[in-house]
Amino acid sequence: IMAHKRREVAPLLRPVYAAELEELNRRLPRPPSFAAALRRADGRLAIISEIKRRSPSAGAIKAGASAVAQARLYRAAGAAALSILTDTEYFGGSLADLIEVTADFAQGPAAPIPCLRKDFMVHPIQVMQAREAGASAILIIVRALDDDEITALHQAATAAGLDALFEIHHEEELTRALRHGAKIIGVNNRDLAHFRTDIGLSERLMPLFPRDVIAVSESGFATGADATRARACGAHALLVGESLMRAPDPAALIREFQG
Ligand code: IGP
Repeated sequence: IMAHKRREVAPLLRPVYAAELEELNRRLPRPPSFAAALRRADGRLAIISEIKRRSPSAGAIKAGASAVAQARLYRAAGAAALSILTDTEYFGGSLADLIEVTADFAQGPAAPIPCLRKDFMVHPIQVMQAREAGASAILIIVRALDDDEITALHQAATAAGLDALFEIHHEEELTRALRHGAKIIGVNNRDLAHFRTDIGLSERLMPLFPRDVIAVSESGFATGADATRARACGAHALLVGESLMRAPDPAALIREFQG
């Protein structure tokens, strides 16, 4: 996927300077804070609901779903934030989904919730796109990037006024994320080699997080019991895709996750 993404963005690449991103950040309306939405005062789990039409592991999930309709459903159901997959090739999403959802939130009467641009970020040009599309945060997949790329993406996010969710799968990746100054770290419970999910990975890694880091447990949540395990090991938030996309009543499932 990373090789595909690098080829996909190649035609767009040009140097992106911090000053340009800072200017963009001053010009555009400030998006709602992703970090603030994940730390709930009442101590309940914050649910990041993902708009995910299909995936390499699951195939079609809700192939024809409208991003705006799904986003409204999730917001009304009590989601703290959204994760919007903008990769087309593997996940059936697009940057247009993100643009339409944030525009809909900006127009509507209900308060907007922050949106994560979920994609395979390789270059600051994608951070610029995310800010222009109304995102509040971007994803940095630690294992897919070298240190120079992580530095470039993180600095671009900061200049653009976006939060960064650092995704990890191993203890060494936690060390790398912390060295880069990560404030929000997600443990992806899905083993990318064989696609299985194991909440045990969050149980092993989250106790190693410094206290001030916002902890997100990602992938494989289907029941209240799964959520209870993540909460017990220190998760502030869950990132949930497939089960919420398939849920006939997302509000009921979010309530179940929150116990
Ligand atoms: C959601 P799930 O098992 O609830 O559908 O997982 C999310 O964690 C998963 O889609 C994901 C992902 C990613 C997708 C986590 N990290 C990186 C694409 C790229």
